[in-house]
Parts: sequence; C-alpha cells; structure tokens
Amino acid sequence: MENQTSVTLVNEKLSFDRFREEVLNDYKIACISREASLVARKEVLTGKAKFGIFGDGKELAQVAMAKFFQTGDFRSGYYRDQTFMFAIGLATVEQFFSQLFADPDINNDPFSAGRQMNAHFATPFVDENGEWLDLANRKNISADIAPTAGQMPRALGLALASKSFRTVEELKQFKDLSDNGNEVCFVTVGDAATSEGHFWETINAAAVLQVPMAIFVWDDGYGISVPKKYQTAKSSISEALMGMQKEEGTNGIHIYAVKGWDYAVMCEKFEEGIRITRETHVPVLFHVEEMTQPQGHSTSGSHERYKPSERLDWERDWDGIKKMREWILENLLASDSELGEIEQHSKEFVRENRAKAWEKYLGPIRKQVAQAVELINNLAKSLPEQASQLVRLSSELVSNHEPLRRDVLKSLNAALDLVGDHDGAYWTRDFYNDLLAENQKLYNTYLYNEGPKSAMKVEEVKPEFSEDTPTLNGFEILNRYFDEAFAQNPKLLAFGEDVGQIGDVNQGFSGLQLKYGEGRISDTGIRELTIVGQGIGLAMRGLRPIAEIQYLDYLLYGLEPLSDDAATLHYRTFGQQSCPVIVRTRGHRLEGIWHSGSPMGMVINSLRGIYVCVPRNMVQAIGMYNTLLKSNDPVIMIECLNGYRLKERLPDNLLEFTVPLGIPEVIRHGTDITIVSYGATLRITQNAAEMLEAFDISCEIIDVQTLLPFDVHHKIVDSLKKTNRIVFIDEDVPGGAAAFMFNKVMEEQGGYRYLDVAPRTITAKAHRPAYGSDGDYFSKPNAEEIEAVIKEMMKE
Ligand SMILES: Cc1ncc(C[n+]2csc(CCOP(=O)(O)OP(=O)(O)O)c2C)c(N)n1
Ligand SMILES: [Mg+2]
Repeated sequence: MENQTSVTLVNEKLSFDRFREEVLNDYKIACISREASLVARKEVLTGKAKFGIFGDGKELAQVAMAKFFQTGDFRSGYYRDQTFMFAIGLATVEQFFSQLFADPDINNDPFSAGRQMNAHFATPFVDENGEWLDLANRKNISADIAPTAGQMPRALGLALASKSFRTVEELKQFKDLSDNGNEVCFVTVGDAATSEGHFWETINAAAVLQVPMAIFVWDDGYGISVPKKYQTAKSSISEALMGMQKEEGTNGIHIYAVKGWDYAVMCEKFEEGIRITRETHVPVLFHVEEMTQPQGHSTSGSHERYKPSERLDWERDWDGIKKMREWILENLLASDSELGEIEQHSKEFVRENRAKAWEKYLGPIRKQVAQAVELINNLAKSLPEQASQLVRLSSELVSNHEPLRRDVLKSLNAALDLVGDHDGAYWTRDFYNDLLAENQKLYNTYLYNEGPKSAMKVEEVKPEFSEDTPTLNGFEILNRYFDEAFAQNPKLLAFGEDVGQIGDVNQGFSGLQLKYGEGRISDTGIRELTIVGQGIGLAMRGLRPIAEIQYLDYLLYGLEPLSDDAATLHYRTFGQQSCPVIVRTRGHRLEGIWHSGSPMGMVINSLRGIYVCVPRNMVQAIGMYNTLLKSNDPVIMIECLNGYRLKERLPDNLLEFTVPLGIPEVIRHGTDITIVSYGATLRITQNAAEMLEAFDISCEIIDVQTLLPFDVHHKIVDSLKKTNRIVFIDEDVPGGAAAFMFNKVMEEQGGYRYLDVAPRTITAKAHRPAYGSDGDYFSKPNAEEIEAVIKEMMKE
C-alpha cells in the first residue's frame, strides 16, 4: 500500500514537473516572439526592412494552439502567427528575420525566398521534381497570403481532403498523404476579416460538409483603425454565428468563446474542441476575445491615432504575457527571478538571431559590391579620361552601408554607360550579365512548374480513330472520357453546382455519381468562391480535383482565390507548393447578359500562373485534360457552351492522347489572310471564310487552342509571312484577349515586319451581349461583319 502511494506521488511529481516545464517553455516562446516583434519593428523604422506586421498580443493563444497541432495537420492562416510557427518548430527567429529583410536565398527564408512580406509562412508540399511529399508525416503550412480572409476558401479544401481520405475507399491506399483523414486544418483569421464574404461562405460550407476544421478568430477588436462595432453584428462573431451551432441531429459547428489572456482556459478548450473535430469532423470555431496589439496594426502607422486612451490603457493591463506571468506566480510554477531570467534570455536570443539573419542577408551582396568595385576601379585605371567619374561611382557604392542588389547593378550599368564599347569593359559587362541572370533566377522563376511536372513537357500523342469509330454528341464523348478517367485515376474528384446527381448541366458527368459515389462526384451549394477554394485545398493535398464553375460568367465570384491564391502559389513558395486544380467551366455563345460572356481579357490578365485552355470542341478539351493530369499546374478549361450537342468522332485512345499547350492548329489552309481565333468564334470564322471563298479570298484560320501559354513556337507569324494580312477575332470586349493575341504576334513574334495592310481585331461590343438571337448577332462578332472587314482589308 505504502509503495503504491509513493509510486503515485512520484508520478504526480513527474507530471507536475512536466507540466511546469511545458508552461515555462510556452512562456519562453511567448517572450521570444514578443521580443522578435519589438526588434523587428525597429528594423523597419530604421530602414533595414520595408514593412513589418507582427504577432505581438496574440502569443498566448498560439502557444496553446500549437500543443494540439499534430503531425499531418495543416494550417491556413494569416500574418499574425509567428508565435505558433516558433512553437511548433517550423520557423526559427533567424528565419523570421531573414524574411523580414527579404532575403532571396531559400536557405535563409525557407517560406518564400524573400518573395513574401514577413510572417507569410509555408512548408514544402512537393519535392524538386514536383512529387508530393509525405504530408501525413509532416506538419504542413499552406502558404499565407495578404488578402484578408483569403485563407478561408482554401482551408475548406484542405479540411475536406481529410474527409475524402477517410470516406473514399479508393483513397485509403495513399498512406503518405493521410492517416485515415485524421488531419485537422487549423485556420486563423482576424476579427475584422470575418466581415468578408469569404469567411461566411467558408463557415457555411464547412458546416454543411462537416469537415475537420478548427477556426481561431484572433479578436483584437480592430481591423487597422476600424473597431468591431462597424465590423460584426452584435460586435461578436461567436454570437453572430450562434445559428450555426451544432445541435443533436443537425449539422453545424461547435463554437467556443475564450479570452486571449487566459492561457489555462485556452489550453483546456482547444484540447477539447480539436479532439472533437479530429474524431468527428464537425468543424469548431474558437472566438479568442480580448487580444491586444501592443504595437498597433503594422509598421505603417501608430494606433495612438485612433484608439481611445482607455483602450490603450486596457491593452497594457490585459497584455497576455503580463497575465501569464501573474498566473505562473500565483500558481507557484516559477519565481519572479526565474521568469526574469527567461525574459532576459529572450532578449539576447532575439538579438543574436537578428544579427545572424542580417549577416546572411548582407554577405552575398557585400561580395557583389566588392567585385563590382574592383572591376570599376580597374576600368578607371585603363581609361584615364573617365577615371574620376568611375572612381566616384565605385566609392559611392562602397560607402553604401546597406546596399541592395539593384544598387550593384545600377553602379555597373552607370560605369558601362560611361565607357561605351571599350574592350576593357569586357569583364565588367560579363559580371553585369551574370548578375542579371542570377537575379532573374531569384525573382522571376517558378510562376509555373519548370521541372518534370511542367505541362509544357508532356509529349503530344495524337488521337486515333478506327473505321468503326462512333460519332457522338460532344457531351457524350466527355461523359465517356470522365468515366474512363475516374476508373483509372482514384485521385480524381469532381464537384460543383449540379455536378453530382444530374451530372452537370450539360451531362458530362451523367450517371457517374452513381458509379463512383458521392465522395468523388458531388453537388455543392451555390458558392463559386469556395468551390474554387475547395479545389485549391484538395489539390494542395495531392488530390486531382475538377472544380466546376457552371458558367464562365460566374467565374467572377471565384476569381479572387484563383488570382490571389492558386495563380501565385508556385511563385510565392519558390516552387515548394503546387496546386493542380482543374477549374472546368463553359462559356462564350449562348443567350443573355450572364450566360454568353467571354471575359477572356479578365481571365488571362488576372490568372498568370494558371493555364488558360479554350478548346474548340470536346475532343480537343479531352486532349488538354490528359495533358494537364500529367502535370502540376492549375488550369481553367473553358468548354464551348454550344459545342455539347455537336457531333464529334470518339477517339479510340481516349485516355492516352494529349493536346500540347501553346501549340496552335491551322484548321483551314489559305493564302490571302491569316485569321487568329479560338473557341466558339471559330465556327463563325469558318462560315465567313466560306463566304469569302466565293470572292476568291482564301483564308487561313488558326485556332490558338490555349491563351496561356500562347503560341510558344511562333507558328502564327509563319502563316503571316505567307499571307501578309492578319486579323484577330474573339468574343471578348474590344481591347481584351484579341488585343493580347495582337500584341503577342506583333511584338513578341515580330509580326509587324510581314504586314501589307494594317492588322485588325474584331471583337464583341463593349456592352454585355443582349438577350436572344438578335441580341447575340448584334453584340458579338458575326460572319457578315468578318466578311466585310476582310473584304476591306483585301482592297487596301
Ligand atoms: C482584401 C483586403 N482588404 C484590405 C486589406 C488591408 N488590410 C490588411 S490587414 C487589415 C485589417 C485586418 O484586421 P483583422 O482581420 O482584424 O486582423 P488583425 O490585423 O487585426 O489581426 C486590412 C484592412 C487586405 N490585406 N486585404
Ligand atoms: Mg483585428
């Protein structure tokens, strides 16, 4: 008996020691993080960094949250989370400063190679060959973005992937990607950002879908200068959300409200809520109230300007770290002097790491400076006439204590301008060009995949047709394709409005939900923004989602996450994260202001980093799908709305043939004029070409097939060399994608050299297309108009 008691006592002592140690470690991380915020702000104010936004005032919640973030979990958060990153060991203080200094060396800023503002974190999801890493065995941070609540739509997909891995039988084999769907997506968001539609749409979708998501609202009462009363109904996001509270027999979410200074309660509630969402996949939201901003919003201003003095006093009194200190002392977990030691150590630790980061950042630039100075001084020796000016250039560069890469190039360029073509400048010019190439690698790479997973490296395989090849409606061909593709590739998932039960509004997925199950082919609510987000998140977790936007006109609702998140992901992570989402939509000709749009200029200009495919028929579309499924980049596939009922031949090698991206196809050969177009407009163009034939005018029609990339081998200019006349036609507004094509051929391909007459564009009118067949005829380019323009060009 006595023995047992002493064992229990020893155990209790051990667990108390462990508890104490954990608390003090959390306190230490909080102090280090606070110190990092204080020091980093000074770095910006003294000009060593451009801008800073920090996690001071949010420390306690984040050390608490970090305790329950397990291997395999994901975070989709925002710029306040440095403490969390330090606590889970995915960021060091040194790395934090490297990013603040915009260090472009990926070894120093492993999150973005200096491409992102500070506190925008990420971990690698793919290796250098674009293969998915074993995310189930890692702690995963999806790359942060600055647009408020922009992390929400993606989070839906990251969380939904867990549900897919848990419920879809075919996905159970991918043990490296998921441990039976036990992964929780941790989401952080500011109180003011909850005013965004992104927040509401995501919460509603998560509540409907029931996915493992733990949302933490960091509530400091302000969105920059605007207080909660202008942001949130009842000034409380947890109260405003009460109708979503899960009850017995309903879906919904669990809601907790906790205080950001109350370390003990947060630890308890986070443990409970996260355990529940991990087990049951019911989402959970923690409203963390009464947080502070000791230094205000960012380095761009001071909060004394807009916070009442009572608020500033309150923030000082209720500072989380101060409160945690009091709590530790009250509970006799450490003495005042022990805590003092931790605080002192934190200061030194941050100072040392800041210095290391600065040295690493500046070292390579100093080397460039030294080499440039030597070259310029050598030039001065061999060119006495320019010597004094050259020496002035080199001494200016030397005396710059915080030189940038651009300063080195500016000095070298100025020196080269001075000496002209002189042979003595050979090495200087050589060095200048080397630096240009080096900086190009640092700043201008990875917009798309460049390695084996680049869509541009997929070999062309032609479709094969045999004698008994059937001719079917376009939608039937697609339907056969999706059937075979889903049978072959277990990672394929498709979803969107009306995609599940009826198999999409044009029946591409008809019957396939029955065959492959709701886990793989599903209906969604009307929520284009989070349909896109769902696709982004699923793709980031190694799945192959086809996210459907019912009509191209409604892409606008989902454009933000495509532009800000998917299109920038590979670039902003220096190639460490990829998002091979296929956004499938249909557009161009139909009827009416919101069903016949062709806003291609909007698409190509907002979606650099995404491929834009505009197949003229469904067989071409399938070839592009095949190409894209072999690669890692996101794409938007715009099928022709009026093409689903046109007859096409069904290729025998449906899953094998590929259409390479950026390769136009001549679909009608001719000698007098080159017509460049794509998609639905091609049929009208073909009609016009037939009409023109009666007048002995021979048209060559080129289908560009993809707008991004555009004619990579400059095939169009080859045609122009033959015809010496060119017209670009599409259904976008004037100055839209037709102007883009015009620019590509004239400027990039040097097409202006081969023109006999002025080149033209023919587009839709600037207004939206009016309803009905006449509305279409008088709003969009029509065959008669094309005929007239071309006849005129032939007369010139
Ligand atoms: C879409 C968008 N609008 C505006 C901004 C500029 N902005 C950056 S942070 C911010 C306030 C965010 O407040 P909150 O969500 O409460 O987060 P906090 O900074 O207070 O932690 C604003 C308006 C932005 N980044 N994105
Ligand atoms: Mg706020």
